[in-house]
Amino acid sequence: MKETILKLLFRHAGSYLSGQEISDELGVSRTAVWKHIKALQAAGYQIETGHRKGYRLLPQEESLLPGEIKSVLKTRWLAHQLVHLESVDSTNIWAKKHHHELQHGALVLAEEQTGGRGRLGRSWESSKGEGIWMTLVLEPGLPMHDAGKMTQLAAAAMHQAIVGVTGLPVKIKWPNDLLVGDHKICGILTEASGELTRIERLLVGIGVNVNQQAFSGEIAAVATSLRIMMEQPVSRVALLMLFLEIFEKCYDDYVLHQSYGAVLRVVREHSMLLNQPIDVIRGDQRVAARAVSIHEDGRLEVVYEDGQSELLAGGEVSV
Ligand code: BT5
Repeated sequence: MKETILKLLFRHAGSYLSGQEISDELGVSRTAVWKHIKALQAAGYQIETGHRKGYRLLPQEESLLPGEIKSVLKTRWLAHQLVHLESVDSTNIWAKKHHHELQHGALVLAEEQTGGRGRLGRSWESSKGEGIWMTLVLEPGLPMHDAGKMTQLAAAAMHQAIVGVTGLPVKIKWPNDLLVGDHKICGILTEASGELTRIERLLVGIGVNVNQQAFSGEIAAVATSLRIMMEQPVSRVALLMLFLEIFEKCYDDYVLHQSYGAVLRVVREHSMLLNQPIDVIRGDQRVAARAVSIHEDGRLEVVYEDGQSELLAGGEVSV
């Protein structure tokens, strides 16, 4: 119960929740709520009690240490194996190198990446303690052409988690970006190994800009963070917990129950590209097109100006 209350406060980090709201939500008495809050305060959580306002979790120096995460983790199998690294070149590269130590469902997290990677050899800036830089290790046993569906699944889950924690109007830019306005908040790099008929291992690398206060250099023009958009710090732990719960549910629905509809609904409804004029980028060339649909298999259907249509499995498009 203590952990459930903590999770509720995390989700409303920064704002007050009344004792009544907590007791209604969890079906326990207000006195019980009060006792649990006392216990959380004793455990070091900074919870402010405001007269007639209720309880508010104050932004705190958070770490993503396994102890902290495991105390609030509610997943059935995801992230039960948890690797936390202070500094690493890239969590995806680390997961590849330590292939044999990692099981299905493992989560590799880093406070900082010194060689974070984007797609096509691009780099991903991953400053210390300010973001969620992570790799999920999965063995879905799907054919290789379904790897793209997993990127969509991760994008949909992260979309819902960010909206759940911040309420920001997040858009999904197929195939692997989440944006607020026209600034990127999250990128996904999915790497698969195995054979055409069967993925042996899928590494879903996700980077979320959470608490950066500014960006410098080239990415200043394209990147933003949740903190910049919210004008207050955002809890990495709360966001990560919610993401893991949603991802696990979407993954089980898809891989165990062949149900992918909820993911499609999210990526279609919040798509930044659908029904928009876009450019399909091929090397130095940009070809004008219109994005018309995201198919069941996760591919983007575009129609060019000459009326020809094409299903894109990945690659680069711009609005
Ligand atoms: C991506 O590539 O968006 C995939 C990013 C995946 C990062 C995660 S972090 C954990 C895991 N370990 C890794 O090494 N990688 C994964 P792409 O669509 O190619 O976008 C890359 C482009 O985004 C760069 O060329 C920059 O323009 C921009 N960029 C770089 N760092 C950024 C940041 N922190 N926020 C927003 N944009 C950034």
